[in-house]
Amino acid sequence: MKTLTIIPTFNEIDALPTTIDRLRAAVPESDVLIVDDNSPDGTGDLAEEMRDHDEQIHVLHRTQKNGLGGAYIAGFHWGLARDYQALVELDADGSHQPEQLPALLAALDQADLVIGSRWVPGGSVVNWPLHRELISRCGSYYSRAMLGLKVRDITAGFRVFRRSTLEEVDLDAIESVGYGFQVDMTFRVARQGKTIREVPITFVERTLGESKMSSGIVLEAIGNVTKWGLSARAETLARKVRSFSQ
Ligand SMILES: Nc1nc2c(ncn2[C@@H]2O[C@H](COP(=O)(O)OP(=O)(O)O)[C@@H](O)[C@H]2O)c(=O)[nH]1
Ligand SMILES: [Mg+2]
Repeated sequence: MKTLTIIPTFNEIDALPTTIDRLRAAVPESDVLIVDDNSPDGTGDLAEEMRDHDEQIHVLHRTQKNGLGGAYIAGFHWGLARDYQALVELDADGSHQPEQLPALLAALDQADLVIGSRWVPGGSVVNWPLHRELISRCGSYYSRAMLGLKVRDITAGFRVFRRSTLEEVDLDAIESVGYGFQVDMTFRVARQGKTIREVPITFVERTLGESKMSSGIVLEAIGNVTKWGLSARAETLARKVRSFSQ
């Protein structure tokens, strides 16, 4: 299956080379698309250098930092305009281990979306501070309850989408820029009646560079999940009232 691994970057000059080397060694058949938001540290130039030495590496430059969600949507459009059948999301910082990608790709045989999950049996996090683990676990729990989803790790960012799955999502309607983006995609894919499988991964906290996680990103996700959950409930209620009054 022709595969594209999309890597969003913002100031990842230290972490990116190792991630790319590991990815190219672990899944040499996958092409790579680095989506850089004009990183001030020169990550975009480094990406171009890598591209010049490896014809399977491609680079998409965006003019300003516009969030993880926007970078992935631009990457999906790029991949869908070509003949890729599987599109992978992978962080640049080493948290998602490329050596675990073959297991995710194998699971796509029986799924429309595969999520590398920290919160299923066999999944784990290494070196994560307690507050990050709490935010992630509570965020997944709240999203599951509000949106009626069964997925354990809804905010996870190590994923593989089947081309047909992305083709059926209205990518331009996605509102979230931060982690809410992952929840938004999961919710939309689930509502299409698609099969979502979680594969356990070991998520390793970065040792190079800095996280872009912020309280604004967390608040955006909570606000959006609440809004989507309430409007889904309102729709269900309206349907019941209509069928009752007919
Ligand atoms: N292009 C782009 N990439 C981003 C942006 N924000 C985060 N990223 C990338 O998304 C990935 C995950 O972000 P990270 O800061 O590691 O978040 P954390 O793992 O939750 O702490 C990394 O590869 C980042 O460089 C952004 O605004 N634009
Ligand atoms: Mg990270």
